[in-house]
Amino acid sequence: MDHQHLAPIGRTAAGALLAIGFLAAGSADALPLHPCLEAGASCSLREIATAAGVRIGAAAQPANLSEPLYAETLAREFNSITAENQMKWPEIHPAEANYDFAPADALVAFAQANDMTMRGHTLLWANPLRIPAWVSAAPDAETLRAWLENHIETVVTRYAGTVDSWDVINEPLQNFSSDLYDNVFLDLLGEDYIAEAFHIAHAADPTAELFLNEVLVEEPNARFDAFYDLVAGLVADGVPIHGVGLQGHIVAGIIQPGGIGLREVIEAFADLGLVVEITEFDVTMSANGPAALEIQAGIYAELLSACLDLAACRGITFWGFTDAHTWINGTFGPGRVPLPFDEEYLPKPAYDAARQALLGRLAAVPELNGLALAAMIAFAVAAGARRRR
Ligand code: 9MR
Repeated sequence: MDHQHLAPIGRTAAGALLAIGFLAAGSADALPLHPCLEAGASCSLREIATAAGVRIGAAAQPANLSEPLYAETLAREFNSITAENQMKWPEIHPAEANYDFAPADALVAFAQANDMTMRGHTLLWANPLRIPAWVSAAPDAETLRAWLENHIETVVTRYAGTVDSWDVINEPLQNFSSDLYDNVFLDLLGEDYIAEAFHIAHAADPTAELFLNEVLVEEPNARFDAFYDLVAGLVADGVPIHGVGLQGHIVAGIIQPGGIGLREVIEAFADLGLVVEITEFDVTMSANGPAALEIQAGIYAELLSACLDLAACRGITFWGFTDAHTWINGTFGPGRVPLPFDEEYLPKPAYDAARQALLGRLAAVPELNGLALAAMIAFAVAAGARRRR
């Protein structure tokens, strides 16, 4: 790019900003807030998040898109989708010579039709139970590396342009331990398999942001330390990693990190130059009913605002969005109501908490908030005056 051509445009823009500043400086109080911040505004999560420049996403299942309320709510409230299962290796690439793109493509088509972006989940889930048997049976390192390259290149290339971020590796650490999963990749390629996967993904789509996604690392503890060391090592080695995904599967009162711990974790990754997203948020309750829903809303408020208050936090994805369709129903039984919409697609107190957290982020975006804009303009005017002296 020819930067000499950019310089005069830059000067013009700065001049325009200063001119606006002079005009506006005397009437700062009259500058409007973003409409979603006005009292009584009823913006959706999507409208607020999009105005604030952050992701608000939900994991989705293509089979549910035929339910009108499911599709309407998903498109109205979210600017991003994660395929809950359809881009995972066993689903999308069940045999060496067989890719099954149709279910993932259905979600991609929905995202495109509704002007949404997608998180790609996941190129490789390190848990050996989530690796297809044919891959685990790789005869040698050379074959396994060729399969890894083919898989990542094929999937990333196909969805370039819609998937803006990939969970390159999901859950590198064993659950409830600080050790890497023992899988065929660790056995045949060594720990470097993680770096190799990132390099292959980056070559396939240099514009995609690449994430390491992990569970149970939302507060400082031994497991977080191990995950941090892994990430810091990748950064130090120049591996193209751009972000960290904190899954955020909370179980009220049992697996419940606090906002202060979550901030510390996010700031640690920000100090490495990375962005952070909460990628699979849900809050499992042991009971339903008004009191439980208020407690749940408090957990949503504490954790979502801890993330969204930090610039390094790029957004939130819920693992589903309605209590009618959540993996929790299948795994822990019904009635644990982890998501922001109830089974009838009505917003819960948790929805209001998420909305408030997003409004907090929007209010902090200077160019979208009249009062902050006035302060910024006044600063620019003062700086311009100092330069002219
Ligand atoms: O919600 C997903 C469920 O439908 C699948 O059966 C399961 C196995 O593929 O994966 C669930 O999603 C997981 C996600 O991919 C990774 N983090 C934990 C999620 C919940 O188990």
